[in-house]
Amino acid sequence: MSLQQITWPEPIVRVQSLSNSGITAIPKQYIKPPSSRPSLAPPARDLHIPVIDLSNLVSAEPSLRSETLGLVSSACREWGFFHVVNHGVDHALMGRAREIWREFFYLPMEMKQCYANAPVTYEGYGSRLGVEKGIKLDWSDYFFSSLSSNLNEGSEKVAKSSSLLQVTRQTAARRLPGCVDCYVRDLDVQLIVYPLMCLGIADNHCVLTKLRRSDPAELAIEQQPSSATELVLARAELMLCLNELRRRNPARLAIEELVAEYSNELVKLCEKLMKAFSVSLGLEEDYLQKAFGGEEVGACMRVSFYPKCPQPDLTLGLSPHSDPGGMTILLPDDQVSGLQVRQGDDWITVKPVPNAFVVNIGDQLQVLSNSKYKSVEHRVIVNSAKERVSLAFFYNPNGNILIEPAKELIKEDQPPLYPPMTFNEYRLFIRTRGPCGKSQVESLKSPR
Ligand SMILES: O=C(O)CCC(=O)C(=O)O
Repeated sequence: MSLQQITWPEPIVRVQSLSNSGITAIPKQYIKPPSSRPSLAPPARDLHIPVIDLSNLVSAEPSLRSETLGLVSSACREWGFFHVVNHGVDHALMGRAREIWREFFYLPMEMKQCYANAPVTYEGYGSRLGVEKGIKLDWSDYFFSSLSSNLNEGSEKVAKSSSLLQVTRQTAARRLPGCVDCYVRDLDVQLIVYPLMCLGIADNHCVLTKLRRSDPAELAIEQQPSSATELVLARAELMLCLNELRRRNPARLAIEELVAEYSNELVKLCEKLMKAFSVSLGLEEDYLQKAFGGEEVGACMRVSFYPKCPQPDLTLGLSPHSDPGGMTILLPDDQVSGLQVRQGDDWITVKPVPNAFVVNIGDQLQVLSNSKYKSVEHRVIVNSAKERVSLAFFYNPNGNILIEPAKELIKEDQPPLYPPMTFNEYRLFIRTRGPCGKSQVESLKSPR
């Protein structure tokens, strides 16, 4: 089955609705097997992920710069996770981003449903990862947005590509494989999402095209684009429609603009970190950025909402996984902890540090560093007293570039551990399975 044909295998249940319904026992799909349940007992060891002051990377004092690079290197080798403070991102912007997304989850369910996602791209409002029927589910809802592949072109492009604009509601009616009907509630228009592949254009992006108002007189304009010219016209129509949507709904515009501003700041932070990772691995300063595709990198964001859970000892907010991409910059909830990082046989709870981001190495940096830097398994626990919101910004290589261990890090006694693979190929593999510990990147390792 092609990715375009994949659908959710079971009806989607919003975890927030379950939580708000006042149930005292969670449904069995959320109950993890005993070996995967979290221990809510106090930890045996009081360990914390390192906290690194990023401003020291540009200190006038060379010894402080190299000491900080040393801290980055040991955090990436031993933990795969660290906090950054003095990272250059405005603290007020961080707070606003978190709160505007929290408000999204407080919207009436009917409004959020306009953004319901499908497993073709995962774009939009979702409640499950993976499409295997009968799998155990996690206690969270999320909003997933894919950002521009060329983030350096400015905020406008990032804003346009925000999936908030892709107001989708899947219906039974499908015209071509992969086409999805969308209803834009605010405008009362029907749109149809056509993968560009339908027109023979080799690209996996979708375009929203051709609107059909509920006014029957306009039904006639509904047809699928059959040429590139029609596609251009359809795109223009789409832009008009989106502009109208913005005009009518300034609140939505506010969230898009904030996402754009936030994303641009996070890209700058990632570029800074990419340099630090390169140098601390003994590579040229721009090595990793170039390996990711230079300016043509990719990024996406998952905002997770973990509702209160009546039986937090039986389930998880997010199952153990390593991040498939390059690196992740997490803005955690400032009040409620939940993220746990694997350290040997233990799960270490990450405590909120004021105004800090949590940075972690993803599978692609593990591959490029030939496993010197570790993409470490992590998971999220929930609790019965407080809900939690987090924003995970994923900075990824360009999807079409082969990622393989840096030649400079290969030695006779350190052979390459991974075969070359594009991020698109890797991501496809992950998206069908959902969170699976470290099994995905480990399964690529060459036998030694
Ligand atoms: O919510 C968190 O703290 C972690 C989120 C996460 O790991 C993810 O979105 O991949």
